[in-house]
Amino acid sequence: MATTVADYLLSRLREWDVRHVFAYPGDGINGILGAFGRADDQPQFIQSRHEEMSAFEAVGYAKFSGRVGVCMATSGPGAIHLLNGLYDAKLDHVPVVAIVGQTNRSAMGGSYQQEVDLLSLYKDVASDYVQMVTVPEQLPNVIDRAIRTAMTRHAPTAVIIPNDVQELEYTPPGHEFKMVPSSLGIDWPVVTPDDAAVRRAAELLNSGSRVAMLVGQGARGARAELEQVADLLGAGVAKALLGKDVLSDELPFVTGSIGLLGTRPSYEMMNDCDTLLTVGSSFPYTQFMPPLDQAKAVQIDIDGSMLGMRYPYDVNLVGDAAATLRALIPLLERKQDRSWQEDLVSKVERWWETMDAEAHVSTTGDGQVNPMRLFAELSPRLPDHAIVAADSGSAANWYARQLKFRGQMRGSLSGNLATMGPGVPYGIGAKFAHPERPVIVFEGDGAMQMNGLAELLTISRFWRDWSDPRLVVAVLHNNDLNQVTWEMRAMGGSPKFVESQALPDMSYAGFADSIGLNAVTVTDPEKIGEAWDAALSADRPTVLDVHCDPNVPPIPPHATFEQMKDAAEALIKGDQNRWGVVKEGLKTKAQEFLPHRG
Ligand SMILES: Cc1ncc(C[n+]2csc(CCOP(=O)(O)OP(=O)(O)O)c2C)c(N)n1
Repeated sequence: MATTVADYLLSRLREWDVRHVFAYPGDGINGILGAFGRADDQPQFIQSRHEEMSAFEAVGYAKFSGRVGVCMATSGPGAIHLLNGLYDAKLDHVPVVAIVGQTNRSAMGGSYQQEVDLLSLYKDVASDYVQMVTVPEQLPNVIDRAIRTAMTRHAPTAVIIPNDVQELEYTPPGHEFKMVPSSLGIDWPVVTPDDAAVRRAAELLNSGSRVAMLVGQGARGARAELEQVADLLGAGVAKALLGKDVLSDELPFVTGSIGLLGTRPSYEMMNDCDTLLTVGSSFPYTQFMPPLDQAKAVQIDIDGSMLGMRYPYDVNLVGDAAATLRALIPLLERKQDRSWQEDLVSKVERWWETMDAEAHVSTTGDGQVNPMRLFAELSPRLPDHAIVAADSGSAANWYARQLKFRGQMRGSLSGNLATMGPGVPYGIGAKFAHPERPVIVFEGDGAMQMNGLAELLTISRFWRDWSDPRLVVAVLHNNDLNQVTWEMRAMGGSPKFVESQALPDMSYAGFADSIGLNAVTVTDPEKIGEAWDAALSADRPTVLDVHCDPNVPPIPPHATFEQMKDAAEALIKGDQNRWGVVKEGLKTKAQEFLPHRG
């Protein structure tokens, strides 16, 4: 039998070493589905419950493997469903290729069933590269460029293949006019700025006396260099959310997360520094950076288009994080006065004590636990090679503040799109990227009801393929869309609007149990530790259904006790949970000011 366009597509993906395609079928990609059958499921077709989940799985796979993620969907509705996941890739700079079907060429322009103008629809999300394949000779170039562009620009790209084209006999481009041959592979340069620019950066950093560093996901792979630079400069290091796994939280000068979900030491360091060095981060919230006229600043980023914004930087260096820092290190003079760093170290030490105390505040909710304790109990139990994903919701706060990363741990969430729903599919993507590593997902009950529950079925289908079957989904069961409830209280000064915020109750453990997963319900704070132990030693994936007190506030790091008190007093009027909110809020905040143990 002749090789079809679809057969060739899969063989080209295999040549690119694509091992999984996160996908959902439909007749717009029937030709490709047939080819999967003929190719003995190589690459492996990973069926989700919803195309948005396929896209999230490809994003999670790419984030945790460092390789390109591939997702696939049918024409019309399938392609539309992929969109939110593809935007997640776009905003977090993740290489993902979407392959989608289209109606037959003969029907195009005829308002045909499921005909959607996909080139227009994908024009924004796949702005770096979106193409429709209309003749076989076009294929190798289009798929190769989609992959290469995704990897080069750290962005989603898309390939649209009409169904009838999928079934055509494949013929390669020839040595002729208007033919575009193509080739496989790519070798990357190590980009470093020129010597003069590095010298200017070094002079600036040497002249400062209170240096703050901000690192993001672009600094991954520069661990040793970052440590050395922080030591030379006597600096503290704050981490943007997507860079949480870039540097160990066990280093005493690492001030932890920054921003609304960040720590007080990061906040104070940025407020008090006179010099800023940003590496591989486009952290967007300028108000958490030093006041605009206060610090001299250097930025290092591999992408020149992301440089120089967010802060009035004095030196903007395009370069690979590790290589640029290596060029900088010989020019840096070790700060003799260590008092700035020493002060930060003692603030960090106290901060971790505060986090521990906040996690151990007992809540008033009967049969409910303080959600911070869920994270605090996991932190010391996390295996060194664990991968952690968190969903958007209150879990993101506790993920950012309570978990102490160390060793080879990896972690991520939807950093910039901050969409609900990627937790479970990120976890699945992580397991396909690293079947040998334990994976932990934190997800709110709202996100579980939105799509996480259905995606547990995907876990129940595939977990036996993973050499380490541990995938733990910890559900923050608070019957509330809690993060937004708190945002309304804190920012809008509005009481909880029950109609929009309350969720229908259900047993997440009951559902997990019914589909053959390990399931544990937690209602007692004293039982959280043993629940983690059970989940981390289980022979299959586990759902922890954790009944959490919705009145524990995600307090931003800069809130003063007085502000908290005022907010709480304002809430007394009209909030369904008013007494719990006031009590838990003040008790939690008080931990910063109370004397600590030890
Ligand atoms: C797709 C999408 N819809 C809505 C939102 C707004 N939003 C952010 S967090 C949140 C609440 C999440 O609730 P849940 O998953 O139950 O977690 P909780 O905050 O209660 O822990 C909402 C509605 C969003 N970020 N993404």
